[in-house]
Amino acid sequence: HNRRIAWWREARFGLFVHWGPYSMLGGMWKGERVDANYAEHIQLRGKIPVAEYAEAAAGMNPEAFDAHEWVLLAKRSGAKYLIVTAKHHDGFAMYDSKVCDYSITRHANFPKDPIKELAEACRAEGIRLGIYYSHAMDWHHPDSQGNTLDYPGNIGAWDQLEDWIDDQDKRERFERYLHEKALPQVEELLIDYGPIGLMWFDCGHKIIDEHAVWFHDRVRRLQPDCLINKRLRDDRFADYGNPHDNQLRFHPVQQDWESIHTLNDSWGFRYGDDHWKSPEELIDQLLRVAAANGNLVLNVGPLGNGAIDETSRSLLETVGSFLERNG
Ligand code: FUL
Repeated sequence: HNRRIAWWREARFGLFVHWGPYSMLGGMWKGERVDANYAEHIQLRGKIPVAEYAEAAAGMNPEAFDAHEWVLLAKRSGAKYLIVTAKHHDGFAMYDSKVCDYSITRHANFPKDPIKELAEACRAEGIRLGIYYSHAMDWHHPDSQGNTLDYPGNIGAWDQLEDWIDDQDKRERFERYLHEKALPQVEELLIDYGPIGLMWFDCGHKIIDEHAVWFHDRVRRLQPDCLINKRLRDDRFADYGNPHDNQLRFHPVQQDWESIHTLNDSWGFRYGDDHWKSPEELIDQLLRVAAANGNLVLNVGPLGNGAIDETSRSLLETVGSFLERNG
């Protein structure tokens, strides 16, 4: 563990990128604002049927996406690693998955594999790549923890694990999703995308230990140097922890921890989300987290077309120039 995590302890600062079909919608559905603080949850919060969401997703054509530019922005901001959403809760792969056609390349016919391009750009620029993968939830797969709107009898996205895990049928179905989609997708990411600095799993409170072992073993076997965050399940399977989203909480007893923050409110791009943190707040946060021996991760939500808005850029660049001046 100590050897594996050495680079991360030195890194101190990373950039998170939330990007998927939800970025294109920006919190809006059929001209109406959907009441969801996190724009990446629009499908569930807006009760959008899977087929309709999928139809919208098919139109994703991020012509302005430039992996190198994103990585250079990460570099200018002083980040040493970049974590990108390969699949969020909506179940849509932002890479060329061979396991499931619900992806940017096969479903939306985008000619490039964004995760592959980011992996290459990161390697070229000396930035470590982290992969966010929503393993416990998938709103597209009928057997996962997802929406009960299209799949009546489904395990609801916000259902408590304790309430369904003893239900043989639900458990079998959920495990089918794991074996059919989540585990093979995690494998292909670990096999086909070069060295991965860390796997950032999410919502580990929704799975049981046995499931966590399946993921854990694959990461360790395929990329022994890859770190695993605590949200795979809990401390026992993790190299480092994450306090709750967006809040400043110190975990002095936990040696390795990462504090994650958005620049505004939503993780995924949302129109009108102008509740920006000030440069002073961001730097203050950086210092406080570093003083408590943690890593700070700031999130940017690119637009659906792949561009990064001016405010996000300039906030990140301000952090970068502070770091440059102060070491
Ligand atoms: C949460 C997710 O539900 C949010 O959408 C976001 O990805 C955040 C970092 O983690 O659990």
